[in-house]
Amino acid sequence: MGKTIIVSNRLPLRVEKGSKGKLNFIPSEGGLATGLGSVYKGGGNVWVGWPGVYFNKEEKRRLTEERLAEENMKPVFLSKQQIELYYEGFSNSTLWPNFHYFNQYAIYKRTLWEAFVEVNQKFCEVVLEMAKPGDKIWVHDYQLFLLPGMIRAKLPDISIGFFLHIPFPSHEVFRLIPWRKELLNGVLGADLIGFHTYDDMRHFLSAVSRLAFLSNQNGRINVGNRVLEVDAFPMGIDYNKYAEKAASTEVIKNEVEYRTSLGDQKFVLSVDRLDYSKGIPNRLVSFELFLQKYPEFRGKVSLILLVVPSRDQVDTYRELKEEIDLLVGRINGQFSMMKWTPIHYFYRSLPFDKLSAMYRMADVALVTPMRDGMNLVCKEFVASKLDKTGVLILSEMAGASKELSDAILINPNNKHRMADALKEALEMSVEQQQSHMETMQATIKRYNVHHWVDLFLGRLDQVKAAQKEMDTKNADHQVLAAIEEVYNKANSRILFLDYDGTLVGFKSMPELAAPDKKLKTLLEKLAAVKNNRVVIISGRDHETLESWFGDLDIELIAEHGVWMKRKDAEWKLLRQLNLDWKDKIRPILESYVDKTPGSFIEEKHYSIVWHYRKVETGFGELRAREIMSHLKFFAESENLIVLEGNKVLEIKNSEVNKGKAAELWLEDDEYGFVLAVGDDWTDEDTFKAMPRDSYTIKVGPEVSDARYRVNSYKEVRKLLEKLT
Ligand code: GDG
Repeated sequence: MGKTIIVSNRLPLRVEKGSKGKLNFIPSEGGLATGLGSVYKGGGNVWVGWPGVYFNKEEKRRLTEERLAEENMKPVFLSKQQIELYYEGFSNSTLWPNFHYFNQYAIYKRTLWEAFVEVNQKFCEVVLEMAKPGDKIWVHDYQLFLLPGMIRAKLPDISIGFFLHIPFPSHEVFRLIPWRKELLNGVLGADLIGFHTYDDMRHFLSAVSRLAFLSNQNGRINVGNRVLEVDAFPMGIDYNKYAEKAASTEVIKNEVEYRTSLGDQKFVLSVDRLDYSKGIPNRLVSFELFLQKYPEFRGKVSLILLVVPSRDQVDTYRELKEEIDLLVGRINGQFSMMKWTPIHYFYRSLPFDKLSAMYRMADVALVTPMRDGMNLVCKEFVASKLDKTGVLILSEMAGASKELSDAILINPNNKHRMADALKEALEMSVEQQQSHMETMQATIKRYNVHHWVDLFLGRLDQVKAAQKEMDTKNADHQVLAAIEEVYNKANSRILFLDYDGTLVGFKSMPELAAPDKKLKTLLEKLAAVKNNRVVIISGRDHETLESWFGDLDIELIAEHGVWMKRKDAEWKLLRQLNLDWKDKIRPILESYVDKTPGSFIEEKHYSIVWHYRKVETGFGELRAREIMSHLKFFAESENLIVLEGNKVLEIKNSEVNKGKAAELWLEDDEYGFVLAVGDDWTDEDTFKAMPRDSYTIKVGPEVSDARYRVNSYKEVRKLLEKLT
């Protein structure tokens, strides 16, 4: 088994320059550091990241590197300018605002982008120094969005996971970034891409489909020959760490100290990094409104506002700090009394045991971000509530709100609602508080950070295993050589070939997909080989097949087996089918064409097809699902089947399918060589009907009963070329 390499912008520790040239290594207590502790500290595993200092001297770098190696860490040294342009610049002034829907703060500058590429490349070089085939690499967050693709280019088979800790915006917002395609192509180098919520995942998949033109099936995307998966993995906290800390003597001592000095009153707690996405000004204004609207709470409730300094080199953050300072000043100036201060404001980071005491002491946690990938503060508050009292007010815009529906959920733009929620929380009965808290604790305990790590890494292994299994199905040189050998030895042979997607690529209009000259020559040559039978087995109507292939010495099966034409014979109907259902289905489909621009109906003798290839992405799929459910019961009672093809829905009699038609040909003779090739799921019937030792080949990445797989119709043509 290979090792695991974790990569993130920062290492789970801070290196500081101490006095007399001494270096101090201060471990981080962050959620990610604890969660991944069990991973990177083990065996030959390693964590790669920026150590948080600049060194000009080689000597200092070497010392740091040696010291970090003892802790299974590997530093990526960056210059001051690189941090300015890549970290404060592209990461925090382009991606962060865009991804949090603060587009007015986003800066789109080429120099920042170039630094972003350069630093991702630098991370890639450090990873490549250590990575070996068979290793697992887990890349974290938006600062390293390009890294998966860069590693993939050098190590095509290595296992790469990527997790985004912040939201992924709607494609309408994401597409504003000039380098949107490069960003997507970068992250698509991963095998597994994880988000906190289903909405983030949905937004990402829609961006991939509209901007990179790659569709997905239930989150599986096919990039070239590789299938990668996208899913939601809501991150948790180290539950026991918070619960145990809250029970410790030093924390209880801290709480007693706070309460003694603050007197008998209730507390509302607010904890964030300094960031405009956290909605701190809105929160303050709502607290002000609360004191105005409900004066009975004045003197009885204080807000403890803890803001942790962050990114204060960036202008927008400096301005935000000033805004908060002003608001706190204004509110305290207006409402303060000799024995009561409305807001206790701390602009600094507190040690864990003090933070834990605040979580213990608070009656209400007011967590109201404008947008937040997950938000761990609210989970930490819940885990610290040992007696299960306390109320959480949580913004709908935090990823955590998807899991914590027992909180009082609010929209952070609705200040009146926030003020009312405060009143509601402060007046909630103890029984009610405990009942909500119990439910939330059970959730947070179960989906803790260790669970999250195991789930993600386990899934990455599964994706890799599935890829390997698919690889074994790939019709590589050896398989093709074997097919050729059996073909050459056989005295009689039959080849069932689907048409669209198998012998030609897809076109915007079905009638544009006429066979090219090369294909016709190829089929002609193939049919001319002694003892060969070449059968085109298609869903197309028989007139079209006749007009395209009538002049060739090949056999034809049309409309999934309704019509058939054998060598030197006329077209023959499988049998007379009842077609009364068509008059009922047609108007229904017409009504969908009316409300779906770009869609159209194709009428065949024994089926009706609704095409949506030219309909807006997503909209066509939605309508297709609507039609499916609209026709569900009708289809059953009329003995019809609704087939989902590539951007088409086809409705036909259920007794007809390609497999049943192919069986008629198989009954004609004992063949020494049988081949069936097809790309969509109507071809699965053909595959299933084939004798055991036949060669069945699926074109495309979807799951199939076929023995082998190729990527495109071009490879099918190459194979047939060989057989001539
Ligand atoms: C990003 C995403 C996502 C805060 N003040 C102090 C302190 N903290 C700790 C908290 C908590 C952490 O900082 C903040 O985490 P959040 O999740 O709330 O927010 P971000 O920093 O923005 O994190 C976020 C997260 O990544 C994980 O994927 O949830 O949505 O934006 O753990 O406890 N810790 C100490 N003193 C403080 O004063 N010791």
